[in-house]
Amino acid sequence: MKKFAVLLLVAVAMMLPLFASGSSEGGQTVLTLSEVHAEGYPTTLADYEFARLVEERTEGRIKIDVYSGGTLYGEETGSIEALQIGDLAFARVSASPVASYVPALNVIQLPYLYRDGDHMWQVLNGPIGQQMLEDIEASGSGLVGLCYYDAGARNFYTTTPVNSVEDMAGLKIRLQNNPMMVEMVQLLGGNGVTGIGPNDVYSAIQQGTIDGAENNWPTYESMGDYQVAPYFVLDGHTRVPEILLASKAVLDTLDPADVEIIKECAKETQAYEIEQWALREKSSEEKVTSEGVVVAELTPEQIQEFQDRMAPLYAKYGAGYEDVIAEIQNTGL
Ligand code: BDP
Repeated sequence: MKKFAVLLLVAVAMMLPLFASGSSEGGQTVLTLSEVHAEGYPTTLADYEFARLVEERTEGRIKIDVYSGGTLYGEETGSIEALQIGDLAFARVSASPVASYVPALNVIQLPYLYRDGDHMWQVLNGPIGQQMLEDIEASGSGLVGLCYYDAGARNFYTTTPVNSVEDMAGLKIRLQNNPMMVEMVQLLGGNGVTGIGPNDVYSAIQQGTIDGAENNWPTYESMGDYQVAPYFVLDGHTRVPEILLASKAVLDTLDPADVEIIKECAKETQAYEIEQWALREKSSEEKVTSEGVVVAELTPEQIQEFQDRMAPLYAKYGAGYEDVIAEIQNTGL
């Protein structure tokens, strides 16, 4: 009896990761996907499209349940760590926090690296970006990079106006969990604050814990941050792509042919997300500006002042990648 109880306990303990990452019901494997954004946000729409395609192409062998709004993991670092130990199957996250686990990823999100969105997509869908995606799996991080999605350009937004780099002095700015971004804000004269999930930025601003944050138009609008930090400065400091990640531990439990289908389906959702992104970027901008947001446009000279301060970041995080950075900068010229 005692032996049986111990065996039962061991069996239950072994099944725990399976329940957390998903479950198996009547021959169907149900896997979980974590997303911080709300229903209807471009990445969430793409998550559902991914789930739909996978279920269809595996003829129902694999079903993916999408948990949006950060209900499973409010901070992307939490979901990344769950993927690493096989507690979660998929997470759609920003490349920013992933760089703490796969440092090479900082290279494709250095400030002022891309001229515009087209330039970024030429790089991401070209040899450099695709190699970086594959390197995620090869890095031994326990993560598998499935595809990139668009997240536009990130800009600062604050409770007081920022019209030049000097106005950044002393401001407490919430950032994604990435030390490179904290240093970026320090180089601009502000103080970077991490450890606040995107769904908690609004209340952190409201409570005065921070003076602002930085993000793209859709997140600024969707999280409601524009209501508490109505000054948005178009400094366009970074273009950080989104990444759809899978857990290597979970993929290893699946039939290799189904893993191939999963990888193929993810890649197919990229064009759909980019299309949804373009629509939402425009509508979010229209919505917040019609509701009183004050947008500061900077002259090329003023933007250059932001950019000039980034030299130490390139030296530190670009070390060893000088050729790659030069190749990125020359792409499309
Ligand atoms: C948004 C990204 C989301 C990040 C969020 C953030 O879509 O994945 O978590 O920024 O700043 O643009 O945390």
